[in-house]
Amino acid sequence: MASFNIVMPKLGESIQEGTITKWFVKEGDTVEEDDMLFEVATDKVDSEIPSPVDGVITKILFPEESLVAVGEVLAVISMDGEEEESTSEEAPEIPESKRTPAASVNEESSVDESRKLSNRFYSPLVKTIAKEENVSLEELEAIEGSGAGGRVQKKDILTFLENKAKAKPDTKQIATSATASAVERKAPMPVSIGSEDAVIEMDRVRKLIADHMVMSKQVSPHVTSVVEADVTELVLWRNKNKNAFQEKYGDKITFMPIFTEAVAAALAEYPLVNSSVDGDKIIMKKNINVGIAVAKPDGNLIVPVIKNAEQKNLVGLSKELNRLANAARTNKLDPSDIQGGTFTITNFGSFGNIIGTPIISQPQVAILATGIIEKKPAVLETPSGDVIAIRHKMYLSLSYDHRIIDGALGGAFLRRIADLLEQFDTNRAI
Ligand code: CO6
Repeated sequence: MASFNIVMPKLGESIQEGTITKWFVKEGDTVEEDDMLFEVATDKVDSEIPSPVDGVITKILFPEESLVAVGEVLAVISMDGEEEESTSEEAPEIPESKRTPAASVNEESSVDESRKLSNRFYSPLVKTIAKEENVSLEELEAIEGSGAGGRVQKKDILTFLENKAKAKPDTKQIATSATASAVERKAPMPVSIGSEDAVIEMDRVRKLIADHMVMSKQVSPHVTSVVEADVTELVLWRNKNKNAFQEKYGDKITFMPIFTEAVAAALAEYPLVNSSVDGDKIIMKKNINVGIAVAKPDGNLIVPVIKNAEQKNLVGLSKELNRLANAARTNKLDPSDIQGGTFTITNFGSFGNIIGTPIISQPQVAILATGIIEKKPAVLETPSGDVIAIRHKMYLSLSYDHRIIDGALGGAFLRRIADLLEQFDTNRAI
């Protein structure tokens, strides 16, 4: 009568709880090892959790949408197939290799069911301090978080309390700023729904994406600069080497690894673009971790990260990009695959777009969009005079956080990427 307790897995270092968003099984169902049991969502990633054993589901202890602490028993599997009243055997945690992130937008998107005003995530520690120190919801909402994605950390709430104590005689100011912050979250415009209109409930990932976009626009004032690059040489190089590359390395080479290589080199030259803002401080990131926006078949977007991109050559970048893009499209990314990004590239050239104004993935400070490479007539200066030639051209759009990056820096960084692409060595060996 052996039974197996399925517990809420720990999906990341700092994660204390998760929301069960979907059960794939019901009581009485027979499951085999590796059959998906449920989907869990945390503030960092959504994962599908498979069964570690064969058996029959005898109990499901929490319904969908329950927020459950890590380690809590969620379900019981009878391993000999017989239902039983109680269980005693403690289940081991599901190993990371057996988890499948279902989808996510960013490592710091957030959900907290106890929150009323916004979707910001507060760790249990922050919530405890807030409770003990009588910090109101409005005050908590107004604290600028220094953690990834604007998350309020212990030091932020402690600094807030320190400042509050110092400014005691002038509490009006704090009250005013807190109110202002609450007012900033304007109530949405009412929508009239006609009898023939369709109403679609957003799925959880869509909501996370929506929240992250709003948060990013609120946190950092972005501006976008655009340059045009003549990438004829690199297109010719790729055309010449595409098949040989695939034969030699077993992976196709697209333009993305080449864009990523240029971005990583430019970030090394312009480290301020590879940074984050922490209150009044700028954190210059040592690692150059380039996130790549991947469009998923379900229409959602996920941003896996090529770690230490500046240390990889084109072969390494191609392999990692293909691995991450395939894993993203088939929901097989590891939680670690989507963490630690310091800059993002979004290639909307994939669907034929030319220019765009992408939204920064917080807490990064810039994002590059690559448009479609197209043949265009261009004026070339030659020793015998100007000629019109057919060239391969593309637009590169950079959105950057104007709090710390001014037009001169953003523009120089962007031009540097374009120059690196234009100067691509056509004789480069594969
Ligand atoms: N120009 C010309 N040709 C291109 C381009 C551009 N920019 N991008 C891809 N391609 C070609 C590519 O070279 C492949 O050609 P062949 O090798 O000859 O077959 C082909 O298109 C297919 O490429 P694929 O998309 O499979 O691979 P790639 O490595 O280029 O891109 C990816 C990988 C994961 C980035 C991509 O598949 C993807 O998901 N792109 C969409 C990303 C996305 O949705 N971003 C959000 C955009 S919305 O940012 C946004 C500003 C707002 C609007």
